[in-house]
Order: sequence, then C-alpha cells, then structure tokens
Amino acid sequence: MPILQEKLAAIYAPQRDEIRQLLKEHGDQVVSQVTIKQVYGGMRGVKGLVCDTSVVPPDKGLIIRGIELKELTEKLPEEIYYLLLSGHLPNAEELADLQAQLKANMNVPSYVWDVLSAMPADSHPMAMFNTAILCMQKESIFAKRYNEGMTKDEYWDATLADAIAIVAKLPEIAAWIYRKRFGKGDPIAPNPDLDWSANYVHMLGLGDPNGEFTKLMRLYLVLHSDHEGGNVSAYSAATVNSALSDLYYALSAGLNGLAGPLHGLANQECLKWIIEVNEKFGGAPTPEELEKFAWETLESGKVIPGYGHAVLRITDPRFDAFLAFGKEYCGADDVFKTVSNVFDVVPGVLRQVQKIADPWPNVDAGSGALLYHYGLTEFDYYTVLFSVSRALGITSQAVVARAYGLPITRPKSVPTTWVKGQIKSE
Ligand code: NMX
Ligand code: MLT
Repeated sequence: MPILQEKLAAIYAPQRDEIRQLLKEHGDQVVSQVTIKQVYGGMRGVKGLVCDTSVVPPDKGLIIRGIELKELTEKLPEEIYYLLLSGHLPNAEELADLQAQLKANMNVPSYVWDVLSAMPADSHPMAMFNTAILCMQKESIFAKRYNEGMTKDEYWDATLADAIAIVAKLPEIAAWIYRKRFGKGDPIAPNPDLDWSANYVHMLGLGDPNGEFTKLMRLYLVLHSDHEGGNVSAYSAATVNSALSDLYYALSAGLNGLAGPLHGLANQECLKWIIEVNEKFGGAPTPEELEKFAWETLESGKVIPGYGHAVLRITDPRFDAFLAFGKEYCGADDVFKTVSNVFDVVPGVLRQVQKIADPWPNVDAGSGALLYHYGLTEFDYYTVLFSVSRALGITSQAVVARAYGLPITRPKSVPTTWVKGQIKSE
C-alpha cells in the first residue's frame, strides 16, 4: 500500500470512531440557531456543516489544518494537498510518495482533447475545463468499485483514487485549454521531472526567464486551495459527493459554482475593473480620481469586484500574500500600482455604505494584476487557475467526508407561509 493511503487509513479510522462516539453522546446538543434573515440570506453564519480541512475565522482568515496561511506561503501545492488530506505536512518521503502517485496518473485520455476540440471556439474556458473533468467520469474508480459492491469503509480510499487521478491531470488540461482557446500554438507536452505547479507553468508556455512566474504560480495554487466548507464551490461539490456521485461529477459541479462572478469569476472581473480604471485615467489614477470612480461603480448598481466577503471581516490574508509578492517583484507595474492604490482608497468608500458587511479586499483583488504582469493577460482564463488550485480542497473534503461516513445532504426547506406562521407564534 502506498505511504499516503497507509497513513490515511491509520488517521481516519480513529477519527471516524470519535465522531460516532460524539454523535452518540452529544448528538442532540444545540450548536446554532437560525433567524428569518438567515433563512432568506444564503444561510449566512448558520453552523450546519462540518469541515476539518480548513477554517476561516472572520478576524483571521484561512487556517489550513491548524496552520495559519502565512506559515504556508513557501510550500508546494503538493505539500498543502498532503496537509489537507492528512492533517500534517509531509516529510520528504511522504511528499515523494504523493508526487510519484500524481506523476503515475498524469496521462490525460486522448478523448478529452476530442471533446474539447468539438466545443465552440468562443466557449468560456471554465465551461471547457469542467466539461473535460466530467467527460472523464467513465474512468472513476469509485463508481467501478461501488458497482462491484465495496464496503462503506472502503469509500474514502476509492474516492482518494479518483482524487489523485483527477488532480494529476488538471495542469495539462488547463494548459491545453489556455493554448488552444487563446491561439497560443500547439499544446506543450508535460515534463514529468517537474513538480505539479512548475509543470503547469511549463505547459502554459509563457516563458519564465528568471523563475518569478513559477514562484507566483506556486503561491497562487497554494493560496486558492481551500476555504472551509460553506463557500459555493465546496458546498456544491460536497452536496453532490454526498449522493455518492463520484468525484468527476462532484468536482465539476463545485467548479461550475466557482464560475459565478460573485465567487471565483470575480478574479477576472476584478482585473477588468482595474484595467478600465487605468484606461480611463491614462495610467494609475490619483486617490481622488479612484474614489470618484469607485462611487460611480457603486452608483451604477455594480459591485466592486475583489472587495467584500461573506465570512471575513478583515483584509483577506491571501490578498496580503499577493500584495507582498507584488511589492517585491512588480512594484513599478502600473496595473499593480492601481491594485495597491485601490486598497488604500476603496475600503474607505465601502465603509460608508452601511449594508456592506466587509469593506476589505478578498483573494481576487490582487491576483489578476500579478498574472497580467507575467504575460497571462487573458482574464477569461483566471478562474481556471483558481479551479486547478481549489480542486485540492474540494477533493480533500470529499475524501474526508467519505472517511467520516457522512450521510446524504438534505436540509429542510420551508415555504414563506411557514415562515409567516412562525412570526405569528412569537
Ligand atoms: N461592492 C458593492 N456592493 C457590495 C460589495 C462590493 N464589493 N460587497 C457587498 N456588497 C453589497 C451586496 O451586493 C449586498 O447588496 P444588496 O443587499 O443590495 O444585495 C450588500 O452589500 C450586503 O452584502 P454583504 O452581506 O456585505 O455580502 P454577502 O455576504 O452577501 O456577499 C460577496 C459577499 C463576496 C458576494 C460580496 O461582497 C460581493 O459581491 N463582492 C464582490 C464580488 C467578489 O469579490 N466576489 C469574490 C468573493 C471571493 N471569492 O473568491 O469567491
Ligand atoms: C473562497 O475562497 O471560496 C471565497 O473566498 C469565498 C468564500 O469563502 O465564501
């Protein structure tokens, strides 16, 4: 048995027993209440899900398996994947084992290229990416073993097999989409000697003379990997996974949610907004000009992309990490300068709008400017990058959910008449 599977078997079994015991002894204890505002308000703040891969305290931001993000920014995405799955960072042997498993699974079936080639040339890259994942469903080990009658205790292991098989292929699929969709030339063959993110950079084919773009992409793929269980993509994927649909179905479902402008697509919207600002003012604008433009955006009924969050009430530490990278490597870039100036001005504007709960930048506010600086200028592609990274979190959450034996998701919905009835009885 490979090291990862052996370790996880030893970690998950006692965790599952602990949860069973916890449910037996304390299952009826109340941990959250629900107000009418929450019923109509996207369940904001309702504690009705479990996620052990990461937490997002509103005043701290992302913590992966107990480790704050700022401690993880120099890691490889594979190290983060191991951490998400197991609860601890890998040693050299554990990392080598996971990387070897990814390499052994990186071969993309040739029919994927046929399916993608048959899509309209102006398809959104996210539609292409999710189609690629879904069309590989016939490869699912989970579906095969389920049909053969595996026991419930084996579900996590079969889900992990799918997780590794999918994650291993995502860089090549994503790079293929980039090159074909944006007329960049023939796809570039993977280089199995490179790590997961360096190989992705190699296949994008943008060149990286001083290694900075590789460094940025490694950071990018770490920062977007997971954000607890209630965000749209994680929650959607978990719901589909809970029906014992395999990960090809569940991951593509979750990533379809990431394609929305209030979620992952905000990163493309965000750069569009920054470029619009620079075009309007012929370069990085003054703070006064920026403030005026921010008000104009709000008054036209649009959101300022990259700002606000459903959970966070501080500057997103993922934005902090991108800002620090930008200051170190692209401080003179006009687009980055505007990102930095927007950060100085926009929270002050949003704070004056009473209904906005969080005036601070989220992960999407700065990433696009950095990608743009290194020549990845096609905004429509940005959510694919987010997806490659988020697949690490979504697939880990799915493996853990299977290890815990979580049941099918089925919250109770209520009609408005019922809600009105509750008001009368108060
Ligand atoms: N610009 C303008 N209005 C905003 C913004 C913003 N950046 N953020 C929140 N609001 C509005 C929001 O549209 C809502 O208005 P209404 O009641 O008229 O519908 C009101 O403020 C209250 O919303 P909140 O309770 O502050 O935020 P909520 O939890 O509902 O939504 C977001 C969170 C992230 C969807 C919201 O802040 C937003 O739309 N931000 C801009 C888009 C964005 O950056 N999304 C990326 C999120 C991170 N990610 O990577 O997924
Ligand atoms: C995410 O990374 O998923 C976003 O910040 C959205 C969220 O957490 O709700």
